[in-house]
This record gives sequence, structure tokens and C-alpha cells, in this order.
Amino acid sequence: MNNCDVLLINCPITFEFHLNVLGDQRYWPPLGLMYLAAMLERKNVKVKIIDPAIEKMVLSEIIQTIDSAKPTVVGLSSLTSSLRTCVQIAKAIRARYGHSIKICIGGSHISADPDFYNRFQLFDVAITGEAEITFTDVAVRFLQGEKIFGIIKGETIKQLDEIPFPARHLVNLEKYQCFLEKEMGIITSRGCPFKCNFCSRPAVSKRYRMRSSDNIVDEMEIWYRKGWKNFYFLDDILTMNRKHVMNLCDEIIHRGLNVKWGSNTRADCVDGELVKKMAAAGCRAMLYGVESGNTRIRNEVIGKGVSEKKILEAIRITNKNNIVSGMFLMMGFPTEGKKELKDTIKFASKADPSVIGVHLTKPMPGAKIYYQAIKEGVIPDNTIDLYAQGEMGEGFVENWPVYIPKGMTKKKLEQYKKIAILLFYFRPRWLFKNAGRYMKNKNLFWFDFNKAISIFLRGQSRESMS
Ligand code: B12
Ligand code: SF4
Repeated sequence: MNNCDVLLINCPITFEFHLNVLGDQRYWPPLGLMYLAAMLERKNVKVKIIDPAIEKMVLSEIIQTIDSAKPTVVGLSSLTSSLRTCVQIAKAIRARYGHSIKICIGGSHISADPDFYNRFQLFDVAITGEAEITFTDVAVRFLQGEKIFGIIKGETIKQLDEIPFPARHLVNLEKYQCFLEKEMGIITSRGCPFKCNFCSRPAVSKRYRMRSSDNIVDEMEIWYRKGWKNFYFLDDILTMNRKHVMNLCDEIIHRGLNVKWGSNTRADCVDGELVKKMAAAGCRAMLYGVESGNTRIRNEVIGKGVSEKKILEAIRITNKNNIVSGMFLMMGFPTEGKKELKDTIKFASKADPSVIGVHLTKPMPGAKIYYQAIKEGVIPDNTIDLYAQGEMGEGFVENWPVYIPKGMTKKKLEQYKKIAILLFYFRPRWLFKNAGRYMKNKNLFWFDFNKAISIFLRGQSRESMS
């Protein structure tokens, strides 16, 4: 690798790649780092990105890369799940180069737990929240020889159209796996104003902002012309603003882009007319965060605030428009017992989406349930540090503790999860509905078959998100 000023590293979950741990699914190139890189390039800073999980690059190879690239600044992007390698990389850099290389940490974890910077004393600077403006400023000042230390709050960009498109040329796009066909991840809005108490997402950005439809479709069109026909909008809630999505769909239709796309949203943010328009603009999959089929758990305990009626209606209109409907469900919430878990299982069949994903709740820093779990003694109060020091073993999904409600055990929760999946997918109605799809697309059959095997053998499918 040639010399560069700034080297950005997407920290993997582990360097023990042979263990093939869950949670490190490499479907999407690191959008956050590609945005930071685009901003740096705009300032003529020479920047590189490495994604060790994709390159199967172990620690010694990262150090060799640093030896030859000679960056002044190394930027580490870390989710809670990848804290362990983030610490390993920072320690290795300090051991070899002392403070001559400046280390910045950013991403979801540090935004939720800025004090990590003080506890580990490995980084020059920690930037919380969105970082396009602040990191660019810090990196340029480092390059000018300035000494900067401490935790800095990232400045949130108000006008998203002002940011350049992600620097995708800095990663090897072909190496990222997609579900079935080559698919590109794009983000059309940022920020989530909701306060679901199992979710740490608002720690990065709460204020909801949107890109203009012109700006989004300009980005899509560049890749469309290069042969990318499938897109996934990685927004937390694509349809948060109805007009935003209507305009986006109109623009896709107006430019005649023959694309297929999917996204995630909340069931109370769609209606019949909107979903019909989305289908006309190429929407083929819409995944809803439903979490629980029990109204008390969903609305009183975890603060989701979506009625059963809205969920049933959202799934119905999605199915009616021939869009694959998905429902994310979770098990293991405070006060959740047998009755509530059974309600979730029954609700999945009642709503009848095309697919469900069921996950056990992992309390994540930044989410209310994490602090509640510590207070109740459900998880150790030094969970983060134990994990980051590698004292919990390799793998996040495998080792990060789950929330176990009183009277439950992890084993029982896992059994309920398997039952939920079994009862949902082995219904005659589901099999009948999907037989045609499988006959048309054998790859899809093998994909789902492998997923089913994975769930039964490992209790988790590889594309699980929670
Ligand atoms: C796409 C996605 C994935 C993809 C790719 C991840 C990736 N590296 O991009 C896949 C499917 C692989 C994935 C997997 C997982 N994910 Co995920 N994922 C997302 C999602 C939906 C979008 C990420 C994105 O592109 N955001 C848009 C960009 C612009 O924002 P950003 O990445 O946060 O980057 C900005 C800042 O964070 C900051 N920043 C980022 N890196 C750096 C580095 C430096 C040096 C600096 C200064 C700043 C900085 O600046 C960026 C630009 O403003 C987010 C939710 C979300 N909306 O962000 C969840 C999210 C990041 N995922 C999450 C989780 C929990 C997981 C899994 C653990 C799930 C699981 N059980 O398996 C795994 C872990 C994977 C891993 N390798 O560690 C959580 C993380 C929570 C936490 N406390 O860490 C999130 C926030 C979802 C949530 N609702 O809680 N995920
Ligand atoms: S679950 Fe979805 S709606 Fe709720 S806080 Fe997280 S991102 Fe926002």
C-alpha cells in the first residue's frame, strides 16, 4: 500500500477468522468510513480504507500495512461488537510507533460510551456521533502538526446533500457478499427520534434529516449505469417522512431506473398509497421492527409505541403489493414470561409476513435496557471492558450476554426462539405461498435451507441483526 495521510480501519469482531463467528456478516462496505474518506479527499488528504474482515487480514498484516502506508492518523471505526480488535489494533500501534501515529476512535460504541476513551487510555481523540465535519477538521489539524487530545462531540450535518457521495472506490466492492444478487447499500436519511429502550441507535444521532430525492437518485444512477440494479436503503426508518419517500419513488420512476430495492421501517410509518408507490418504484422487500407480539411488552416495557392494528395493516398492504414483508422479533425483555413469548409466536403467524427474524435481546451500551440489566444484576457492570479485553472469548453474538427475565433461562429463551421459527415456517400456508418462489429460484431455496440448518445447529442465522 502506498503512502497515505489517513488510514481508516473497519475493526472486525475478531482476528480469529477461522472460527467463523456470527455477527460479522460482511454484506455491506463500511458506509461511515467511506463518507469520512470522501470528506477527507475533498480536502486533498490522501486516505485509505482497510476492512480486515473482508481481506482476512490479521493484526500483524495490519501493522505491515501501516509500516508501508506510513499514515499520520489512523481512524478506528468500532461498534460495540468490534471493540476487542479495536483495542488490539490501538495497543499494537502504540507498542510499535508510540505517539508518533495519532489514533482516533469513532462509531456507534464510543458515541454510546465516550468514557471508554478514559478507561482505556489508548486513543488520542475520540469523536462521538456523526463525524464528517469534525474528523476532517481533526485530521487536517493533526497533519499540520497540532497536538489534540480528548473526547470531541461530532458536529451533526444539517444539510445531508452537502456531503460528497461515499468514497466507494477505496474498497473492493466485489468482495462484499450480498444475499442473492449484487446489491448496494445507500442511506437516504439519518437520525432516529424514537426511544425504543432496547436500541442504542439514537446514541449516534437523534435528529432526523433527509437527503433530497435528486441527491439520492444521482448516487443511485451512477451505480446503475455501472450495472448495479439492486439497492438497499440502510436507513433506520426509511418511511419516517412520507413525502421524502414519495419524492424518492417519483424520482426513480421519472428517471426510468429499473431497480429493485429493500429497506427497514416501522409499521406505523406506512399506508396503502405509499406502499403502492414504493412497489411501483421497485421496492421488493420491506422489513418491520415489531419486536414483540404482546402489546404490554411492545408498548409499555420497551417503548416501541406501535399498535397491533398498525402492524397487521402494514404487513397486509406490503403483501398485497407483492413486496416481501419481514418482521423482526425479539425475545428476552424485562418481565417477559411464557405467556408473552407465546403471544409473540402466535402473532407471527397471525400477521403472516413473508419472513421473520427472531433474536434474543442483547443489552447494548446506549440502550436503556443495558443500564437496567446492570442495575438488576442481569449482566456484569464491567461487561464492556471484559469484552474489549478479550476476557469473554471470541465472537459477539456467541459471548455478549442476553437479557434473561426473572424466571427464565437462556436455554428456555433459545427454545422459544426455535419454536417460533419452526411454527412460522412450517405452516402449510407459508409453504404453499413460497413453493412458487422456490420453484422459480433454486438459489433462494438453498439460501433459505442453509439458513434453517444454521438456526437449528447454531441457534442463529448468519444475517441476524439484533
Ligand atoms: C449496515 C449495518 C450493518 C452491516 C455493516 C456494518 C458496517 N460496518 O457498516 C452488517 C450487516 C455487517 C452489520 C452487522 C452488525 N451490526 Co449493524 N448496522 C448497520 C446499520 C443499519 C447501518 C450502518 C451505516 O452504514 N450507517 C450510516 C453511517 C453513515 O453511519 P455510521 O456507520 O454510524 O458512521 C458515522 C459515525 O458513527 C462516525 N464514525 C464511524 N466510524 C468512524 C471512525 C472514526 C475514526 C470516526 C472519527 C468516526 C466514525 O462517523 C460516521 C459518519 O458520520 C446500523 C444502523 C445505522 N443506521 O447506523 C447498524 C448498527 C451499526 N449495527 C449494530 C449491531 C448491533 C450490529 C451487529 C452486532 C448485529 C449482530 N448481532 O450481528 C453486527 C456487528 C458487525 C460487526 N462487524 O461488528 C448496532 C450497533 C450498536 C453498537 N452499540 O455498537 C447499530 C447501530 C444498529 C442499532 N439499531 O443498534 N450492521
Ligand atoms: S428500534 Fe428503530 S425506531 Fe426504535 S430507536 Fe431503534 S432505530 Fe429508532
